[in-house]
Amino acid sequence: HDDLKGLHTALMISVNKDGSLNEEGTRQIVRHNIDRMKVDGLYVGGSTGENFLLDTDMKKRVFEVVKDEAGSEVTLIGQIGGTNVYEAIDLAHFVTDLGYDAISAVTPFYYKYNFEEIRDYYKMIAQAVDNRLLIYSIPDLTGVEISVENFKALFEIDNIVGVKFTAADFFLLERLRKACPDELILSGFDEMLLPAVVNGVDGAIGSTYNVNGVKAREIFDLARQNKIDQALEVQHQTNDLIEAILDNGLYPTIKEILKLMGVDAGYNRRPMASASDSQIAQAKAIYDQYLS
Ligand code: NAY
Repeated sequence: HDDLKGLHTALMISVNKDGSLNEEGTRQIVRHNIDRMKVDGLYVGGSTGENFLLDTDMKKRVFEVVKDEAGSEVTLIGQIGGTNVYEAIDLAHFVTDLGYDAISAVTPFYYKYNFEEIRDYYKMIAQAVDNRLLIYSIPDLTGVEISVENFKALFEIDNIVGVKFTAADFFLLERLRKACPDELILSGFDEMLLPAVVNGVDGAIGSTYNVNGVKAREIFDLARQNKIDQALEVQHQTNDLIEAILDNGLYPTIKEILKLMGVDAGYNRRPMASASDSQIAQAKAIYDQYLS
């Protein structure tokens, strides 16, 4: 599964003020990531893509527009999971028919499920389509923690090839890497890219790669060449940027920085607030200090 390794942007979408999809802006975000951030792939329909705020038709349109713009230039992973497993299966078919290289499904959230129910969800999706599936584990947002034993049980399901691991639990990551050397592990916290690579992840998926993909690549490459001191220096610079972005509001700030880079990233879809005037001013200061 070498095509799923490397650095993938957790893709933003561009939204109009009325909440509809800004298709042209979304195409610009795709082009910017491919041409200027030079990432290996795009993770479409994740948290960063405001996916859990969208209705099914809008999710489908996002998947279509991104595929139409990206073609086969980079690897495409479609995040199709959510609270409704039947919608997930419908979307899994949809993106597979479009030619997405893999699907990913967030652990089912909102209700508290036991592991049998979680496994059932993954079996239903994985058996429904002929495509590779990455588990999307993000306990901070879902509240769902999966143990090494349970990850191993999920990896036994046909078509499941790995996990997008968005957690700061490096003990769990290390145990998982040792227990499952052949599964794909893609890490999800950009501010922890270096320690994740040191722990042997195969790649990473990040929101800040929309604006900082080039530096992320430096960290990734230096770490894999065992140039840890140099990689840490770039991680320090990167984390000054990420800290400033987080302090100013993650997704609205990334959108405002994209605009400063000439990309029509639009608004956030409500109830997620778009950047206020003061956030816009601070985004400009962040851009001037770290990215221009
Ligand atoms: C997603 O689905 O978009 C992701 O989870 C990508 C990983 C990001 N996590 C979230 C919750 O946004 O890139 C990270 C994260 O934004 C970044 O590390 C800043 O904390």
